[in-house]
Amino acid sequence: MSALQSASAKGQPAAAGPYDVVVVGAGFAGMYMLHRLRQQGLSARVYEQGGDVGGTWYWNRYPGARCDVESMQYSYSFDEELQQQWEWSERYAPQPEILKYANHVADRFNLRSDIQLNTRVDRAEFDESTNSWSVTTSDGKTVTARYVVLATGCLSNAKMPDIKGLSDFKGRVYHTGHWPHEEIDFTGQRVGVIGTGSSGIQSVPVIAEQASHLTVFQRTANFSIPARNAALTAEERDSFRANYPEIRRIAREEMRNGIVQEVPDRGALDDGENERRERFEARWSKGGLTFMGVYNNLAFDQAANDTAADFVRDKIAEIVKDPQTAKLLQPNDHPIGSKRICIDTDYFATFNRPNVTLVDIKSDPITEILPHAVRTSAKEIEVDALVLATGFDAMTGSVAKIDIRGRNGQTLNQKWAEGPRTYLGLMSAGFPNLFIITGPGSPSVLSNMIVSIEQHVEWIADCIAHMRDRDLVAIEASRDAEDRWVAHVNEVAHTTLYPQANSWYMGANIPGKPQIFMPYIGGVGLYRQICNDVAAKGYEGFAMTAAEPMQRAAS
Ligand code: N01
Repeated sequence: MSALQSASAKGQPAAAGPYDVVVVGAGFAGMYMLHRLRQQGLSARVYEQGGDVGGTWYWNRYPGARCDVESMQYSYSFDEELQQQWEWSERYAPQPEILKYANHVADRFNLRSDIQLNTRVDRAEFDESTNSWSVTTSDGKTVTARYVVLATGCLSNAKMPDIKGLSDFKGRVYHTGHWPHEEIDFTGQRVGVIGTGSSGIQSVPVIAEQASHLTVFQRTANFSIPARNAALTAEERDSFRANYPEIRRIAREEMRNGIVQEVPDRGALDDGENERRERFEARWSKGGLTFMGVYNNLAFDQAANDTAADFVRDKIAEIVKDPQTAKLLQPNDHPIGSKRICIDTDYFATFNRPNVTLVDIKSDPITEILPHAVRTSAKEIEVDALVLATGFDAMTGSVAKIDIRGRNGQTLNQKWAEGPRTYLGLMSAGFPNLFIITGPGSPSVLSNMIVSIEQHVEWIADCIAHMRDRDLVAIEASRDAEDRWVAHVNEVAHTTLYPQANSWYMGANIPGKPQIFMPYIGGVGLYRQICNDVAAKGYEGFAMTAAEPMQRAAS
């Protein structure tokens, strides 16, 4: 037993370390990581900058926030009793319910005693002489751990827009990704929403019901599909529960995005126009993310993609009464699905309300925020409150905020200056014993996040167990394996239409960020197989270091 493991063997993890593992973040990834490590008898400390567990669902409390993956599938599968007992109320769970679920999991598995809230990890430095990490937190303390696991989330670093005068605005300013905890009531207020991605599209219909007037500032129109949210019936829940083992298996192994759905057997151009329209209609009526799964080539073939994009543009024109507004709301600068498709409840119909105005800031840009108004090049619009639905520095943003130093003092930010480089999204060469959950180079944001989180957590936990059993003290991705993986991720991405969009997948929403398609688009089933094969071959592509004989004798 190593010195780092001895704390847990005494029954209680030591309060001040050293720990076997430090986990950064207590969202869905961090919580499950902690649970698994404890099951293996390891000591772990989780640091969470928020005031409670839940990660994304702790921060994103904006009106209308709910998951775009169906609740029966957006849930942990690791515990049979949990999945049988938890009662999801709706097809798509609202944010408060998902947060309640996260809290339930924390209590049910008694996780809180090893989670330190309101604490940021500021710095992590690898000590090559001891093969361990020194981790410094915002409370000024430093602890050591053999391993660090970054469970920092992919959409957790909210991006404030750089607009002149924003700080001088006299009303309240809200970012959807940093929403206050108290109830916000916009009744009687003139509200401006800037941004029309998933967060804007979910919040606009709800804010419109409260505000005296809502102005939506749109730079880029987005494709959105109706959610068709509804209460779940007892029969629907029971049917899932009875079939959970098979449903979860299919999600993990057979679905590209980890969401069980019908698998298309043909491409869009294999059908004639009438049949195609019927199929699109059926999916539109069903609602949700599975719209893009109607044909098997929408992500690959521009002509096929155009048929789906035209269908949605036609729908927008049917729903929105004012033809000029409808035209502005019709996306026309990227293939459908190449930016994360949005799922809405009455988004387009909201523009038929007399108290809602759309301002196209592509043709009439915002030039300045005044104390009580938004000024565009053509007009001045008075507002009492501003909602910034301007997105995130995705996938790398939260990792980049930590000063991570690996071998020879190199920082991860230096290494990733030209774009993130990982092997399997799990580790980066030069940074031994540092794991990333749903990192760049893994399916991550292109998948049902919980499916991907569970796969990564289990792979990492198994890897640590493998090392412990063999007295190994360090694991590191080889440069060669990493180079090949980065090339593969890139190559697969460029067989699709995704790189054509200026999306956050590409880092395109952050000025100066290298434009590289960050997630792995090969699908969760194939990816899982690759990860399993790598492990089965003795962690091929990773170098592992044995403990010094002295260290082994002492343990
Ligand atoms: O952020 P986004 P989001 N001036 O980056 C605009 C997940 N999510 O928070 O496209 C004016 O998509 C920007 O315009 P443009 C989901 O994966 C899931 O909405 O850059 N406008 C865009 O319209 C999603 O994809 C759920 O031209 C500015 C918007 O702000 C991801 O999170 C719900 C601007 C940002 O859109 C991010 O979604 C919510 C500026 N300076 C989120 N800067 C569900 O599960 C940016 N914009 C349902």
